[in-house]
Amino acid sequence: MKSLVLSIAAVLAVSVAGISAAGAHGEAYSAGTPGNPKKPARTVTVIMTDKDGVMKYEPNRIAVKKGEQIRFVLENKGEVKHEFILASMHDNKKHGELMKKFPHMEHDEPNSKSLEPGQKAEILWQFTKSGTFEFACLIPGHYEAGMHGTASVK
Ligand SMILES: [Cu+2]
Repeated sequence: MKSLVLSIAAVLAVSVAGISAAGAHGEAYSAGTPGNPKKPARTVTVIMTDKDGVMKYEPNRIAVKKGEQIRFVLENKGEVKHEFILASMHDNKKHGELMKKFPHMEHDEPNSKSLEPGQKAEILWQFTKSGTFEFACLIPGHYEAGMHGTASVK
């Protein structure tokens, strides 16, 4: 019985973190909307690396036409886990603060993926709003080491 109570407490703690994360992601995603697989998309391959302490995405800038769908093909070619979180800079900043408290948050959502070394993942995204959006790795220290990029939508 005691262990049942403990596991309920653990589930609650996880849900609280989940709710905060959802808040940071925004109800309506800040960078647009999850893509429609039945519609055409342009593929952009983004490689993640972490050689010599420099963590980055290649490319780290993409230009998008408003309304365009992008199929991000993500590849972690580094030696540690990385993530790709696509949002407004403001939301990424808030989410980064949250991850300092919950550094082991896992992301597998329409706008965010966590990738172990050697892993690949895809994000299909429609950029419905113009502006400059950000993709970033919010594992503590990685953003600061260079792991962020922009999608400018016109
Ligand atoms: Cu990273």
